[in-house]
Amino acid sequence: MKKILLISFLYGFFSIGTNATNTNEDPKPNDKKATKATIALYQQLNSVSQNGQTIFGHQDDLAYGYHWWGNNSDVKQVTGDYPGLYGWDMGEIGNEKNLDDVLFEDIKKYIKEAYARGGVTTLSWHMINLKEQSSSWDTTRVVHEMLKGGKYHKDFIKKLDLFADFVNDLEVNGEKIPLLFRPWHEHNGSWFWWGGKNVSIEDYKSLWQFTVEYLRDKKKIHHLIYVYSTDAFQTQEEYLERYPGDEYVDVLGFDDYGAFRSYADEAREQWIINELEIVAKLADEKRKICAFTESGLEAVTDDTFFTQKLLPKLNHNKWTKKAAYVMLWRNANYQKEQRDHFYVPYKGHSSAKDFIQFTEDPSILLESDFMKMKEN
Ligand code: BMA
Repeated sequence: MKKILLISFLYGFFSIGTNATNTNEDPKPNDKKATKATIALYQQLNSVSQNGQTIFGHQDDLAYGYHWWGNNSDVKQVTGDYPGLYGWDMGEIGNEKNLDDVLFEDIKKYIKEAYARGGVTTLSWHMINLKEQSSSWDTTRVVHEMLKGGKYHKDFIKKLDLFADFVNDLEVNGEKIPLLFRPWHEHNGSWFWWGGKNVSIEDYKSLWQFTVEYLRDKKKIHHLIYVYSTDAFQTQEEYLERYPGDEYVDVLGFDDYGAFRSYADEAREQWIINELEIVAKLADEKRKICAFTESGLEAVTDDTFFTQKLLPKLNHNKWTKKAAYVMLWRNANYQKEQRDHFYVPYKGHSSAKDFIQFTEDPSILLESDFMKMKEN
């Protein structure tokens, strides 16, 4: 035992200052000045992944659900526990409410409460199109003009400043709450102004790199973990086509809804396994973490979706088990939106039983499971 300790100490000692990858060392986020809590979160996520477990996450979980609005949780109502991870969107920052009508001040409150219980937060950003002052779905070309020297660069900086103020406010007892930040997502599709044919590959990479450099170096924000997430893909080349570089990314993720749509055939469903394997192998090579950043079946129209579709994909093999978290999209409030747009069963929904069974699987971590894991 002592001999092993001495060897590993010497190994660690001599690796300092060399470029050799020290495989004994836990992976860290890229930011050299990342706060202690940020490094700790990254390492906890890595442990979850190495244990073959997956934290369950839900977008907007605490703000509204299918039947209610304001401070509750469909996940908690159904399972008795909160999700281990919460997603929030920064779209329309600068206004009082975000694009889905949640007050930014409430989002801050929910993030703090979740953090106090042990939950993790991930932020996405459906930023408006700055040229048209419209929405993310306005695909008018704008990215090139948002970069340095461009007509909309100043407006872009203003948005990043608003975001910086928001995340800087997320502080408890003088310590910033570590956050996963997943900007410019689903960029291999062409539905957002930052994606697909609406932007050149080089401009997309520059947009990403500028975002990181501005927040990290200029605004000195050191409590962010950067998450890269494509939409569905089939090959590693496709996945990495717009990858901004290892120094700019901490977590490798992807979104895929198509595989679970009712009309998706068996072969399309299997893409998920391939996607999970590709991100896990890349993460392993690059000493990063991987995650399944968005998915689900809208209106949960299959009562065995969770145990028969999602769980078997996550637990398919040693690679697919490495997704540190899976996040399902929001449960839109029916009264407000007059449509069935929800991804997690609400209390009384016919798939609730199946969802409970899914969350009871030892590989799936809700908030208190994640807390227990951290304590061990
Ligand atoms: C989409 C839908 C929209 C929503 C947007 C941002 O997937 O849920 O209704 O506005 O995400 O949250």
